[in-house]
Amino acid sequence: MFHYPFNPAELSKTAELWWNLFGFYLLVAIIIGALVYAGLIFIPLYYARRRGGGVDEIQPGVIPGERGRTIIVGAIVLLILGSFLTVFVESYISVNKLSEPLQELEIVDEVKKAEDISIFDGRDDILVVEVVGFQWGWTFRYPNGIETDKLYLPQNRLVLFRVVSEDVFHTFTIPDLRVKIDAIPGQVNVFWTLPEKPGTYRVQCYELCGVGHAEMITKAVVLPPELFEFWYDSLGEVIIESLEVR
Ligand SMILES: [Cu+2]
Repeated sequence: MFHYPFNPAELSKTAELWWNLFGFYLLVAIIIGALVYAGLIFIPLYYARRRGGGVDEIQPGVIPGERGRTIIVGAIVLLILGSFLTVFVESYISVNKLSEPLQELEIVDEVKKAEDISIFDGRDDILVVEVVGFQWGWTFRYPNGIETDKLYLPQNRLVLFRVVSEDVFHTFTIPDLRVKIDAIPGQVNVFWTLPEKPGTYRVQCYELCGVGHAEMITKAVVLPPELFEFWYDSLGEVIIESLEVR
């Protein structure tokens, strides 16, 4: 029923940003892992061959000499510090890119304040969807008044989620599209995505919120623009169960 991709980067703009960061971490982990395993294998072999008179031989009354060359030890320390710094900077840049659309758009403040999202009806650049979490399910409200328990999204259009909760803490998540934002009572959280591939994706709660938590699952159906318009203009009369994409 759901679409489980190997590489989610093509599914949405948010997925692409997360996937880039993950790919970078993976690369750093592979390089460091290779160095560590190479050391584990070659250092014992190297010292095993130097039996009798190696640096580790202890002689009473003699202070051991230098155990490593300063340049090599220094280079290793710099390499470690350098990789920490790179990971830090790259993470900072990626997280910034994720919040960029929210910082640049003036509409985000309006979305936060809006009691009634009908004022965003008729915009064809941005779709505002109100996501309401409750024990135990989701309601999605659209600017033209549609209320549904399945999420419908247009392909290639910026979507802003206005996320609220009716009772306790929940977390609104579309894992494949890399959308994850808390639903907190008394607070409005705004997050975005830009779906790039039609299909049916899983929506799930990621915050333990009571006995029904595990059942807080529904679908997000990403529709091609014309099909989305068709559904939207029908005021939800048209029922689209899911969309299979090959
Ligand atoms: Cu929940």
